[in-house]
Amino acid sequence: MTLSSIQKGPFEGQKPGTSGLRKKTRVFMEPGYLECFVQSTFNAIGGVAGKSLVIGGDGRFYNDKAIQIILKMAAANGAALAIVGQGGLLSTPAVSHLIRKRKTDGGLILSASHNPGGIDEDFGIKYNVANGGPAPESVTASMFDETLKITEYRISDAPDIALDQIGQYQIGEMRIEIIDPVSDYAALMEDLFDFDKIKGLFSGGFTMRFDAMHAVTGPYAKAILEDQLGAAAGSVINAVPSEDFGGGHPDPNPVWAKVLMDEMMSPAAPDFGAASDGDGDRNMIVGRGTYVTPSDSLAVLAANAHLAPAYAAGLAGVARSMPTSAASDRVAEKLGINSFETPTGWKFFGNLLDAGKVTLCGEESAGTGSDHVREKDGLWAVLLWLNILAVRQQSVADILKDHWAEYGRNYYSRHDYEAVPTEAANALMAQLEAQFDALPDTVWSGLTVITADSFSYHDPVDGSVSHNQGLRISFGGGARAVLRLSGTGTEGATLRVYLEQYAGPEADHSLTAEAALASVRAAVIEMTAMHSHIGRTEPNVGT
Ligand code: VG1
Ligand code: CO
Repeated sequence: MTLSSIQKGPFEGQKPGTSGLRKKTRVFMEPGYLECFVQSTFNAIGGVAGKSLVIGGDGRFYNDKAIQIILKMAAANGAALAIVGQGGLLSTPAVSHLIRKRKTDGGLILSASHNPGGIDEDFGIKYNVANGGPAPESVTASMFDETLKITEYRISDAPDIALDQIGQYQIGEMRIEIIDPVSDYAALMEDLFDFDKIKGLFSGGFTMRFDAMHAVTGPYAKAILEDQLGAAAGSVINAVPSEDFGGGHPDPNPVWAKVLMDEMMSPAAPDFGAASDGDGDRNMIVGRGTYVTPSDSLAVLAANAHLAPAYAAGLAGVARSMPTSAASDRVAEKLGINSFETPTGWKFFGNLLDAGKVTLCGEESAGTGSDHVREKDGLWAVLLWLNILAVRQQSVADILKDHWAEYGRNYYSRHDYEAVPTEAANALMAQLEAQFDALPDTVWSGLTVITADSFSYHDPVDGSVSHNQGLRISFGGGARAVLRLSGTGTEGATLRVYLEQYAGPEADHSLTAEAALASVRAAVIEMTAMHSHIGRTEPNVGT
């Protein structure tokens, strides 16, 4: 065992964001950088002596090297057991499940999720706690404190472990189990859903395309959808995880999953399409000719979850992140169950799930999940949709139409302005917030402001308060705009503008989102003086 003192002193900026620490890969590769963050994490949780950890990642460039370093550090810090996915692969929901199933003290996930991978792209690391969920803010705050005062880290000089070989290994006193990354997760899915019904759907000729985007979900989707459920061979595409995700962004949205979108909008479209992100926690749902927004997907799942065995007894409640549309609130209201509005980031759902206050959670960024784990879960959402389709025997388009006819439609879109100079983005946000007291009753592009505030979340379970979680403006006529700065980007600032317009059950549901949101979009551009702050009004990505 070697004790390494840090030559360069603590590294700046090792502050976990919305979901762990994300930086350029080359930053993580600087000598001591990853080591200091990992040691700080261990220090923040009172050390790992005698503890057990799950370790895995999404297979991006540097995944395997980082895991070798972490294993040697865990051993040198006295950990008792590390459970690692074969080849260093584990999806984020699979890590969450393993932490819970094996009752480990926590886990480390190597991923920058939907951000691109490669030596010139992004890398990330995230610590999950014993409930299987992302470390709450109290823990990420202590991790950051430790990064500021760290002076040394511990690392073993043992040789590398054969990550590709399932089996038992040892570094010093620490036991290492290399396990099949898929089997425990697949067994959990079989417990939750009616696999026989879904098999019947496929044997009856139902067709689907699942785009794994060259990321971690490929092996999971192939095993479950094709091998277990009988989807036709080739239903899962881009199924082999690659270090740079085939050169693309493993971000399941209509922009980055364009090939799938084009197929789904073509005359030869299969019945159902889906995609998942780098670490397998996000999902995109598309029917033949019909894109389902993540906010609508959450609402449809909430309204129909009882059709799947795991949720047959009904839901305790539904939680959504603040920028997510209010579509799921309407379902919760009708069902007479709890609904909660939390800040962006899955860590805020953990307490509600642990306390049994909610069963389903979702975010507009294509994250949906339930109390089966403590992370969002891409493949789970796809399987719940399949279970619902198998029971209802309707197309995705018809299910959506029926839903809107019952609850109304929340037209929704998110516009991302990427790589904005940080100062310009901060100034835009500060100037908007400074106007808030005077905004009510003012009119912008024909829309009258009703309320304007900065969102603070009061956690109903542990009483903690999180301030500055986004600026929200509601307008007369059912429009809403939310603005916040991303906590996952690695270059400058990313300004996210979330636009929503409600149209009641009797209203026209056939508009394009662009048309339905034109007024609220114009209001935001005008109200923020967007062009004068950031020099443009066109987003890089609109989803
Ligand atoms: C984004 C999304 C947020 C999500 C987070 C992590 O955060 O908006 O909803 O929880 O990514 O998702 P931000 O701060 O950039 O808006 V993942 O799949 O990147 O772990
Ligand atoms: Co992700």
